[in-house]
Amino acid sequence: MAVTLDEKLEPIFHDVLRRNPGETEFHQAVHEVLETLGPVLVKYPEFAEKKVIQRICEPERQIIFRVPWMDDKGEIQINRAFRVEFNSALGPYKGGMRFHPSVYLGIIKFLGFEQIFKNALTDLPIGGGKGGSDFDPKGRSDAEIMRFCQSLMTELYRHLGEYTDVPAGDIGVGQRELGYLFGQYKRITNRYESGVLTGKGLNWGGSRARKEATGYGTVFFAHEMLKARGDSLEGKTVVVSGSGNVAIYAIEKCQQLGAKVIACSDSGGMIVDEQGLDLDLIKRIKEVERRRISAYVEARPKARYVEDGNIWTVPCDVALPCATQNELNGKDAKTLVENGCIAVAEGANMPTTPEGIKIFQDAKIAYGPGKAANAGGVATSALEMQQNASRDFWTFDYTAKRLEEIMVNIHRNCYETADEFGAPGNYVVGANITGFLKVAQAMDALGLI
Ligand code: NDP
Ligand code: 2IT
Repeated sequence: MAVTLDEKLEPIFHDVLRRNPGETEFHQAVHEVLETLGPVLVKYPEFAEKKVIQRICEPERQIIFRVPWMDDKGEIQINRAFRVEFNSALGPYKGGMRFHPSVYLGIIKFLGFEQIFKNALTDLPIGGGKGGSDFDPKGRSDAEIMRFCQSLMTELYRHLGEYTDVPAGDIGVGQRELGYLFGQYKRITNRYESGVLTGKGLNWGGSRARKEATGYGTVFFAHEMLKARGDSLEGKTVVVSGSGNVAIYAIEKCQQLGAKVIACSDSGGMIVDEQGLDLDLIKRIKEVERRRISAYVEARPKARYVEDGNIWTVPCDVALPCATQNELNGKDAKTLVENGCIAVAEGANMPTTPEGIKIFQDAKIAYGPGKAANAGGVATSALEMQQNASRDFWTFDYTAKRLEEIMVNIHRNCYETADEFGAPGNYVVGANITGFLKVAQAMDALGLI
């Protein structure tokens, strides 16, 4: 880990290591938060006495279960699924479900831990949770995806509820999967309980602008960071990693704000299109045809596809990592800075390694960590819950406006908190402390929980 911890926090981290062996991503996420909490314990010694940090590091509940299902050949498959209900001081557990073969408890716990602070930053009443499975959706038919989702929900439903735990999407889980999950929940419970899942389709309880929210929100955050430095996104050259839900709508908002996005990727490689990416083409390849990003160059011969290419070597003003954790390391950060990059906003969760973060901060470029920069997705999920509770359906413009206000507010709070704690311009400090204080104060008010 790049930074050493305050002497009060070191034993807490040591305990996290001892109690959660092998969960390296979870260790990384906890360390990154603890690095910034030293000054908080000086100002609020009661949180140390009451062991609030130790309590936050221990999930309230963790569920691990078997998901048996039958593939199209009639063969039985067995996956493992998780739901980590991390903290409900501010509201029902809220956070996505991830389907990816790399999923294990350490990944779900890192995501759930991040989600606690992210959700607090939105100022909306949502606690933190996360779930997922080591199921690999790649190459599976619709029927296989459906059977898997139905089997998963047959166990998970008993742990959910609009006042208890409200999942949504994440990597490998979009509207198709959420539909099968919601359908099975409805069937088992005999309740049309819209507020139990978010990211739903628009004709079955979803919110306008939820699909766009994470990507749009990340770009709003980048724009606010640039504005705070007297600059803007207009005319900037941008590189976006990934080409999934978050990446696609980050590209869309960049283009709307007058920036030129020249590269994106998937796990197979990257495309570079110096003329600016053709987003309609990307949407068709990824959202409709569900193909690889390499297909882009078939229709755009002037663009190039680089198999296994490292997207951070493409010179840009602004970089938006929107794929996965630890996709941008110290060497990549150095390359970006050397190539003149001035801002990084994380659409993905924890995409930059600790070494990378240190390089961005030492270079004094604008660096927006995921728990602040990508909070627009879960914030709009909370707006979806509001619409469900009042049986209402807002317009796109109204919902997108609310999202923009929330992102501006998160940026301002992080900026001001960083100043207050003597770290001007440090959004990691700002986000961690703002989120932590909100959760810690609520936990304190609710007694020993
Ligand atoms: P999608 O499944 O829609 O897209 C994921 C994209 O990232 C794909 O292009 C995928 O490529 C790539 N990717 C995933 N895993 C890897 C990997 N191990 N190595 C290289 N590339 C990879 O997911 P989302 O767009 O929803 O999520 C992207 C990130 O944003 C995640 O970190 C997620 O946690 C975060 N996030 C998502 C939110 C949401 O609302 N959806 C909200 C906040 C954060 P390939 O198809 O080849 O696997
Ligand atoms: O990481 C995230 O914030 C998400 N995947 C979205 C969670 C949500 O409940 O909308």
